[in-house]
Amino acid sequence: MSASAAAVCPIGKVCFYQDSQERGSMSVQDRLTSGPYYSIHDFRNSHYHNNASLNDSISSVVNSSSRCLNLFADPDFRSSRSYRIIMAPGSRMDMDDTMKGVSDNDAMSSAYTYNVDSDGKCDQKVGSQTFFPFVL
Ligand SMILES: [Ca+2]
Repeated sequence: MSASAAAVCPIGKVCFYQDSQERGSMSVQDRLTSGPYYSIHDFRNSHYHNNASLNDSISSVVNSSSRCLNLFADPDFRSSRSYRIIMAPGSRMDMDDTMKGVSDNDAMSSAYTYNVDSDGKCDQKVGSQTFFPFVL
């Protein structure tokens, strides 16, 4: 494999990439697909294979797990942007594929996963928070 070839995200995992279109260094985060927390509360403690920090650096994401993935612009599952990004099982995105008038490239700082709803969707309500869900 050449240095520029995209690394394939293993089935069942959530993978982050430094560059768009699953390029650049990859990070496979088992903490998002295994208990007890199924989450990463602060990306500053997580790294790509090249040891660079995930924080404010993710440019594409693959969710090859069977769980819903939520991404947040700030640590501790918060977002000063008043929305979170929701990725369905088996989906992928470039972080600059914005439909919101603001780019999410190099911005994400925390994430968690959860089981799909009984209707098979990812539109989980989180307490009384008024997130504007961006569903892919
Ligand atoms: Ca951030």
